[in-house]
Amino acid sequence: MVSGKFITLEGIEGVGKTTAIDTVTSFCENHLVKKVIKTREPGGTMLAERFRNILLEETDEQMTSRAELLLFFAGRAQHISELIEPALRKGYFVISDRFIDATYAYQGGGRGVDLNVINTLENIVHPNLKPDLTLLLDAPLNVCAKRLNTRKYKDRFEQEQDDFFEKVRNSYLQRANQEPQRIKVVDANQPIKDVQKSIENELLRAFNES
Ligand code: Z5A
Repeated sequence: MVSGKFITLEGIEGVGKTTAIDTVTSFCENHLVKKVIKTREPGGTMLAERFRNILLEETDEQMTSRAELLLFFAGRAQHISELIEPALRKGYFVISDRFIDATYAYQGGGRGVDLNVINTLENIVHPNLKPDLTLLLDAPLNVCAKRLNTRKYKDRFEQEQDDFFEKVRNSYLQRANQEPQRIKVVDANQPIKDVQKSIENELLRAFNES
């Protein structure tokens, strides 16, 4: 009997996470379990969505890295207790567009925040919650940038330079190397239907037997 599972999607902007989450959701509903909840970070609850607006909005006042880090964790604390944990307890598959690995990659890798600080906050906010499976969609920066070049509005993160995203990407890949059981790298530099196939294979490998 399959019980609640927590699946996260990660990767740099434009890699195709939002597109892929629909594949994950419908595959889980059709082949694994009927009860699926799709969510995202930053966000996922009304309050956390308000924090999201603050985090993404470009303003004249520069947000410090510490303030940014704490806001991500504040939203996550709300998201976990209001949505993620209750749903997992009821046996749902919870599928989130980004979670803790984004903090290590963006705030740690990109901004240079001390990883021990992130780890301390992780242990305070969710000592017992880790994704069961993380799908890290990976593609070169120029491929992702091309996929986004029709977008007119750029949020606070999307205004960062290439070297920031290179550091984020490397940091994600490093985490995947450190936790190969949980974090599966999906080659996102292929046509959407091939990305979908790779994702479905990872889901089958991870959950078909459980
Ligand atoms: N952030 C952080 O710093 N720390 C944290 O702890 C967390 C987040 C949780 C908001 O995230 C920002 O918050 C994010 C990191 C930071 N900023 N950045 N950068 P978000 O998830 O809301 O925003 P995003 O990552 O920028 O998402 P995105 O720009 O929408 O990218 P995406 O979801 O990966 O891509 P997509 O919308 O699915 O696809 C983009 C386009 O490519 C679209 O037209 C698709 O049709 C197309 N596409 C998708 N796949 C393919 C393939 N395979 N081939 C061709 N075209 C494709």
